[in-house]
Amino acid sequence: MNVLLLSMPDSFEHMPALAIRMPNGALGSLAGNVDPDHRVAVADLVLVQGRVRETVERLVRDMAPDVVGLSVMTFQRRTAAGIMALVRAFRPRARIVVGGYDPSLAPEAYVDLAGGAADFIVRGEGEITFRELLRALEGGGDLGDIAGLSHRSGTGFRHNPDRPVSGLEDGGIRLPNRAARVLAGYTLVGRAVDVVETSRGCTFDCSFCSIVEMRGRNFHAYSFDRVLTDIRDARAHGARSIFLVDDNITLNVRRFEALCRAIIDAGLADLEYLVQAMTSAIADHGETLAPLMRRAGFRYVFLGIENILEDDLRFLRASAKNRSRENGRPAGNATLKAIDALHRNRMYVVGGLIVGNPDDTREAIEANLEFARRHVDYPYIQHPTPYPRTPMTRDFRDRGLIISEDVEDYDGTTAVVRTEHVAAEEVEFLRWRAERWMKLRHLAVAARHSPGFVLRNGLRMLAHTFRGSSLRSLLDRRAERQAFARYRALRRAERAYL
Ligand code: B12
Ligand code: SF4
Repeated sequence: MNVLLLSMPDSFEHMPALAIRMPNGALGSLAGNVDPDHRVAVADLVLVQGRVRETVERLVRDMAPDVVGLSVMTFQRRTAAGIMALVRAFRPRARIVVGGYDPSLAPEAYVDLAGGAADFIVRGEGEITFRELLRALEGGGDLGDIAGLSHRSGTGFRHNPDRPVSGLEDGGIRLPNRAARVLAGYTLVGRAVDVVETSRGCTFDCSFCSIVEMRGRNFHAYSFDRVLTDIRDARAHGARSIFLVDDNITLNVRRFEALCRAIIDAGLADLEYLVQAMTSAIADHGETLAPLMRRAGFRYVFLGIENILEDDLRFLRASAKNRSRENGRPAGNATLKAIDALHRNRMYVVGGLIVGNPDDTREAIEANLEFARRHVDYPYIQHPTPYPRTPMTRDFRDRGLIISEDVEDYDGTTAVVRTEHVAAEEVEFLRWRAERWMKLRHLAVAARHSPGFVLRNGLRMLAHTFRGSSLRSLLDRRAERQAFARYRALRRAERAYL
């Protein structure tokens, strides 16, 4: 069968497509795990943000797919609807399968989306379910036997039982198929970038995170042999930067240290690595872990700081993962210690913070912004976002604090909840006003990292960061409100990809 796999073009504030365009890890993995007789194409539509309609039409015409699969996050749901409608119009007989976080956690939203265009939902991990679905479609097997699949029944979906999460240790999930990608242009500020997984899952239960509902609290890891082969394959396909997309690679610090050594021993430390990490793991093991990370090529570390105030951390259920320990005893917040360990080893900190929690006052939000200004290299500040089925969503709903049910706005930098003390728009204004200047400061680092790219694109990067602003608004605080309104209008317009 001909299979076309698409990821959505939508990007968000901190990942402007001008500078950052990464492959979707799910689609490569799905492509690597279908039976070999299928012809699979993977198209990451973030590579063609300005030409989504033409690209989808061309791919559907040229490939004549029997099955089209879409990977969808919550804030991309409207775009997914448009793409499904387009596929239906051009290729009515293609079966449409949706998967990823949004369809898995909000399958009810897909019953009528785009006139009920989705034929199947793959819930949770997709490799085996999708492989079995293709077999059933080709050979006429029983759809009811496929765990993790939802299929049409009457006016809705029939949900088969969940599929247990894969133990990655048994080699049951094969390597991704990067050769299936049919669009080019992946970049991380001018360097070709790829994604690699070394593990899946997390045993924490932060209230804002979709992981727990998606797969439960567990942790499974691939063998180092497989990880190294995967990195080599990414390099062979041109990558110079690798983003390790593990949910929480720092859950097992000894393993992470061993992985750094394995990367060094395999001669793969000439690549540049990015990773997400917990502050507690870096703080408590920084003396050994951070130098190893640096030697292995790690350059940017996304730290899940979440918030610097204890009350907020409690609300986010993120206290434990941000607590440092000494001699087995709690020893305060781990954040500064973690940042220091990374800085001493010449790594940059992307600071993940969440501002606008239910009891936040203006002062609480300002305190976090000031912290980011002083301590992090690149800000990744978000607002709490009520993604389907997260515990946080229930809290916000119970307290009547959700101000928008329009999931298109659920991109993390649009404030869709208010606090008990501050209006949503004001929370967003405070973040927007502060963050632009932090990003400007990091442009100098970006210029050292990729001088050619910044020379060619620096002005456009600046224009994106400061879109909506004018000279007057930069000098006159009263004009800032109008600039903020212009920024929001521009961002809304950017979201119309079709
Ligand atoms: C890597 C990552 C990113 C990268 C994306 C790189 C890329 N191009 O893929 C970056 C840093 C850019 C990013 C940004 C954002 N991300 Co992000 N990201 C992740 C992360 C860490 C891992 C995702 C991954 O690659 N996993 C590995 C693959 C193999 O697994 P998978 O994606 O789950 O796919 C499997 C199944 O879902 C399923 N599947 C998926 N798609 C499909 C499609 C079909 C057809 C089928 C059959 C099956 C299927 O099968 C796959 C294989 O088993 C997750 C989880 C986490 N711990 O935080 C968040 C996560 C996906 N991100 C999330 C969000 C919200 C965002 C942002 C909006 C804001 C933010 N919080 O940072 C932005 C917006 C992205 C954008 N488009 O601009 C949320 C999604 C929540 C939701 N309900 O939609 C997650 C779950 C984190 C969270 N807060 O809970 N992200
Ligand atoms: S530690 Fe990270 S991956 Fe784990 S539940 Fe918290 S936010 Fe999610």
